[in-house]
Parts: sequence; structure tokens; C-alpha cells
Amino acid sequence: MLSTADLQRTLTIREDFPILKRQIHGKPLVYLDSGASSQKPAAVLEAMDHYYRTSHANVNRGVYVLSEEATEAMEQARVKVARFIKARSARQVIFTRNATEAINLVAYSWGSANIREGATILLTEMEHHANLVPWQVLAARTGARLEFVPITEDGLLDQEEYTRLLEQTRPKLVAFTAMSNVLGTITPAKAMIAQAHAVGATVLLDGAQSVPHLPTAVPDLDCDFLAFSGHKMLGPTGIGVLYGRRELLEAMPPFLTGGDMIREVHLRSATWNDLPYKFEAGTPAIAESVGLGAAVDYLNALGMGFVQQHERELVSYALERLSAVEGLTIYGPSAAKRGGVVSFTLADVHPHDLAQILDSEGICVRAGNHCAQPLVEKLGLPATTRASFYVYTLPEEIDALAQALEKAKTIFAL
Ligand code: C6P
Repeated sequence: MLSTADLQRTLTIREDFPILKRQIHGKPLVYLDSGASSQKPAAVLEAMDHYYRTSHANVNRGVYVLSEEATEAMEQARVKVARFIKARSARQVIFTRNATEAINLVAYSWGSANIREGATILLTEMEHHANLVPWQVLAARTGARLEFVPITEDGLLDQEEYTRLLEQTRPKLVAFTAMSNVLGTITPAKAMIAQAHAVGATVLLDGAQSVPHLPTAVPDLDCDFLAFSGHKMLGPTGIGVLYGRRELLEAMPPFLTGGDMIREVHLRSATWNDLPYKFEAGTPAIAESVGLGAAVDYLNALGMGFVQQHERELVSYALERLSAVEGLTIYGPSAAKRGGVVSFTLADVHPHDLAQILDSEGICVRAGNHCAQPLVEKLGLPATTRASFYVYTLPEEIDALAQALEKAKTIFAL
């Protein structure tokens, strides 16, 4: 349970999120879908508004004041993001549209240069489609093989199998999630990365669910690539990040081509710009980068240690509170090994029907396969209903969920 101080702090935090004052179907909004996309504090909305009102122009082009200010605003945001993940240089931070685009960039660019017929790409059964389909496409294009680390009964990655697969298949690339968006499982990323490096593999870490919720230090993790999205960490949609090890990024061919990513263009040839611009073709998401910078400021002011601790308490409370709902099956590991994500099913009620009942109570949850169809199939299910938490989530919202589930049971005559 949250301490009184944490509770008080959460109530104060909530004041910063205008949307949380909304009513849905005449009931207070209970937003339990932050795993899909987080809400935004006023500071993020204001930073973007201020940018558009005072400094908007295209970046890296004009020599006039507005363009210089816009360029400066975007580069400041890049520095903030780099410091947030403890990257050595802001040049290692490439702005993309989202985590999906960041992973596709690596699959296309690094993949084209490094993956050959017969090479192994080692993934896990826990991956979001964003960290699965790009590798399927790369494998189909190159003749590479895909292998998968299985999950255990309790929703963890099978570490024995991981060790065996590393030794047996000697993968060229290992790509896995730092936190499952379905089970909430926090994977032992640092140890897994060290093991992968020991057999000579390059490692991409999908941080879409972890970077918003856990302290992240790339030098400590030692990953080669890290992908994440701004919209899941209090920032706007339309901006994501690819962090990469410098020498890998330097050696990689461009992903998208056009303006800004070039140094010189002749009619029949072109040369590439320096990092990070080599991977940022065309006019970037300038206001969105400013918004992401403000989101990072907001998270830093809270402290990522606080964010992690708050969600750990919430998820323990949720597991305890929801276990008391008879007929509810909860998937995934114990609170110690998971972030603020709880997937469940209620008897044989379809997860979509359940989510609709919850919506009528003002509660937003996600239902479906959560873009991780192989994982949900492995659980033997067509879908789950999922509640996910963030810095503004209160224990009383988990109580509201538990009460609404009891109400759903009466509606479905369970
Ligand atoms: N998961 C969810 O509801 P994008 O869509 O590019 O911002 O993020 C993709 C992504 C990649 N990896 C993981 C582990 C994710 O959870 C997601 C996004 C959301 O679970 C939307 S499908």
C-alpha cells in the first residue's frame, strides 16, 4: 500500500494532468491504460504550445532567429533525452516517430549490412509485434533464421533455454523487451545483454515499456540499441527514440533518405550527414521533441526511483486486491518481478465485453492481444483485459476496478 506521503504526492501530481478531471459516462475518469499511452502533464502541453506560439520555424535550415531558436529547442530536447538514459553523447539519440520506427530503422539499416543467409536472430516469445515483425521481414529478405526464448509458467523468460540457445545458435543479433506489455515481466536485461555479448551478438533492447517506468542507464545496461516512445512517458505522440552505440550508428547505412540527412547531393550520388542527422530525413517532429524534453524534465523532477517505487507498491496492491475477485485469473509473475501492468480474464467473459462494462464505469483498460499475439496465444487465450498504471494512478482507482469487476460478474451472472 502507498505510504501517506506517496499518496499525498500522487494527489499533487494528479493536479498537473488536466484530463484526469474529466468525467466519463457521468463518473470520474479512471485511466488504467498508461501502458498503451500515458496522459500528459500541463508542463508538456504548455512547452509545445509555447514553442508554436513563439519560436516555430523549420530546423537546421534558416539563418534567421526563429529557425535558430527552433533548432536550439530541438537540440536541447535531444540533450535532455540523452542525459535521461545516461547516453555519453546526444549524437547517439536519434529521433524517430516511435519505438516501432526505431526498431524498424535497426532492422532495415543495421540488418541489411550485418545479417546474411543462415545468421540467427534470437528473439523471445514475449515480444510486441514491433519487436517481432521487423525481424520476420529481415529474415525473409536475407534468409536468416529466427529463434525464440520461451516463457516459463510464471511468465518469465526461461533463462536456461536462453543460455542454451545462445550457445547452440550463436546469434548475430539478440532483441528482447525490457518489460512485457502484457505480463508486466521485467526481464533481467543487464545479465542477458552480457551473456549475448559473450557469444558475440549485438543486442537491441525494446524499452517501450521500461524507459517510462524504471531508471535507465545505457552504459550500465550495455545494450547496443535501445528503442522507446515519447507518448508512453508523459510526452506527445509522434516522437520516439533510437539510442545506439556510436560506432554501430556510424557504420550503418541510412534508413530513410531525402533532405537533412545528406551532406552533399549531386545528380547521381549523395553523401551522408553526421549523426544523428544521417537517420533523420525530412522535417522532424520539432514541437514533439520539445514536448518530450518537457516530459523528461517532469520525470526527472519526480525522480525515476520514485516512479519505480510508486508502481511497485501499486502493482502489489493490485495483485492482492484483484486476487480477491473470485473467477478472475491474473497472468504474469509476482509483484517483485513486474512493472505496473496486470492482465487478467474473468471466467469465460470475452475481454472486450469486460472492457466495455468497465468503460461504462468510467474505467479505461485495454482488451485484446496487446499487439503480442504469439504471447497471448502461448497463454492459451484469444485476448486478455489489461490494467496499467503510472505516476498519477491511485490505489482507490484499483479499488474502483475491483468493484467494477464485481459488478460485471453480476451482469454476466457469474
Ligand atoms: N505497446 C500497448 O498497449 P509504439 O506503438 O511504437 O509507440 O510502441 C510499440 C511497442 C513496442 N514494444 C512494446 C513492449 C510495447 O508495449 C509497444 C507499444 C502499446 O501495449 C501499444 S500497442
